[in-house]
Amino acid sequence: MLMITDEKIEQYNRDGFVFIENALTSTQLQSMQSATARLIAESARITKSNDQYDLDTNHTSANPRLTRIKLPHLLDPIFNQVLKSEQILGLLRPLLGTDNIRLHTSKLNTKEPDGGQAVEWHQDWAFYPHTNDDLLAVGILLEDVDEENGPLQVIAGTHRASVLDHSSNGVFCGAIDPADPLFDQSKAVSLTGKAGSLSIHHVRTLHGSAPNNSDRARKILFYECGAADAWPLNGSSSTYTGMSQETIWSEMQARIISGEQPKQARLANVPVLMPVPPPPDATSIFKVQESGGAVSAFAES
Ligand SMILES: O=C(O)CCC(=O)C(=O)O
Repeated sequence: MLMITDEKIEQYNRDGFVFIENALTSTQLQSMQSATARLIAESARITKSNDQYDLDTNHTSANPRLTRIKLPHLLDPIFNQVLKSEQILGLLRPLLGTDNIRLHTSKLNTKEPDGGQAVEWHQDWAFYPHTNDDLLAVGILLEDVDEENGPLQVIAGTHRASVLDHSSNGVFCGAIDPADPLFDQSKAVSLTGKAGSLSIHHVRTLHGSAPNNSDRARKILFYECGAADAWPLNGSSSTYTGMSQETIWSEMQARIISGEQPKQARLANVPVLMPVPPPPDATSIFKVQESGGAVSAFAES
């Protein structure tokens, strides 16, 4: 079982991110790679994005291209097994400071070769503020990631700074303005490494990634999790939007991956900007940024 060192915990608390090499066994990695290949192949039969797949612009049945597989932990048991494995929970418990942990969402960003889309700079917290900010994203590298294939980039210390404005023309666009004086791209750090490694970033850490201009895919599986006493704020772009109170309660319990869902909501003194007014299409971050009119920090000059 993988244990997290005190040094890594300190680094996470100080910088808002940490990178851990060789976090998975080769069997886990290979099983996840083949499940991913199967799911991508199955997307050949669809022509429009749906609740499982977000299609890239040049997707065809002969050459299926995705930006994302949505909620992979519901689509193949291996993604659920790894999520609930002691390797992952053993990292989450000390970083979140609790045994009670709930999955917020999961996604597998496939960033295809030869132009797979950028993810513009943002803070996850701008999409889904909660009553406290003990939430984070685990990003498992399913392929080797280097500077060429669009690595996740982060800026240290931003998890303790402001929530930046994520709007464009008065609409929530899921990305900061690259000209925002509070944004300093020169401080960006790329999280590169071998398949089977993982990164963890705090929910308020500023992050983004450039287009993939290499001839290799860059597939990263994200598990976004939090302390179960962090309750989502109503009105945010939530996993729980449009549900009855009864459904919300059972969904929250179903997403518990360690311990239990307490009734208590722990309130922390955290800055919150609600993601409103919503953009025309909020079905994935790619659609939010596109339809909300986000200005690209990665456009070729
Ligand atoms: O895939 C990436 O590079 C970033 C993903 C991300 O930040 C997101 O999907 O919210």
